[in-house]
Amino acid sequence: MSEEGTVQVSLAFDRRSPEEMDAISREMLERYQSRRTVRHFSTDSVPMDVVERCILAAGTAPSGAHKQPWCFCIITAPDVKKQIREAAEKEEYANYHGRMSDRWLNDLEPFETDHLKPHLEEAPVLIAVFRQAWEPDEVEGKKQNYYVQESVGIACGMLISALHESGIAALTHTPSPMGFLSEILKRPAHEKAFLLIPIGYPSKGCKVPDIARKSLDEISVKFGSETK
Ligand code: IYR
Repeated sequence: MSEEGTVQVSLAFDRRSPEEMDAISREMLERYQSRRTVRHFSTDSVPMDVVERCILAAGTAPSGAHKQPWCFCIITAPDVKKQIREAAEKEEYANYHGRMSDRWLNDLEPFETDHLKPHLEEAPVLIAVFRQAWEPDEVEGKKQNYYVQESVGIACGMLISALHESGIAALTHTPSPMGFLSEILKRPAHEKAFLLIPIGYPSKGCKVPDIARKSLDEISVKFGSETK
């Protein structure tokens, strides 16, 4: 038994048959390939219990020393969404009108983004993800967490996948800087904003840029002789 009192338990893991693995991974890939980042949302609400389950799924992410250094703020209140939109648009105006390089602006052209962020009010739910670099501790003051960026990044990836699997579209939005989120949402000092994720159904006739994903050869390198 460790100091914290945890014990080791047997892992529940059933090997699937090769046929099952083949079929499941094909279906999984097809579902993942159909995911697109959405910037135009319907104002229709989405079932909150589904959203909460997706957040629980994100919370299954691995994290440094299992510290689970994340907090997901679920925002549906129109006045809070409005405050977030106004603050984000102020920062983004400065980004698009001077803080971003010409090359960056050029790279963003296919996505037709600008400083205006109506989706921050139109999407029925905003999930503001905070990372916890440390935990307050009565004795030590600050207890450092580990690999916080990696842990929260993985959790966000799992959240986006869980939402997609559940039929909810998402936008990974990184207004920069994001300090305004801490102020508006009154987050404690040990939390820093990591990502803002508007979620919901795509608007009717929602368009997305015509982009392709890199092939396996482009995103992987093999070190081994297996051909299959
Ligand atoms: N944060 C800005 C700009 C932006 C940057 C990147 I990199 C993107 O992939 C998309 C947008 C915005 O949200 O408009």
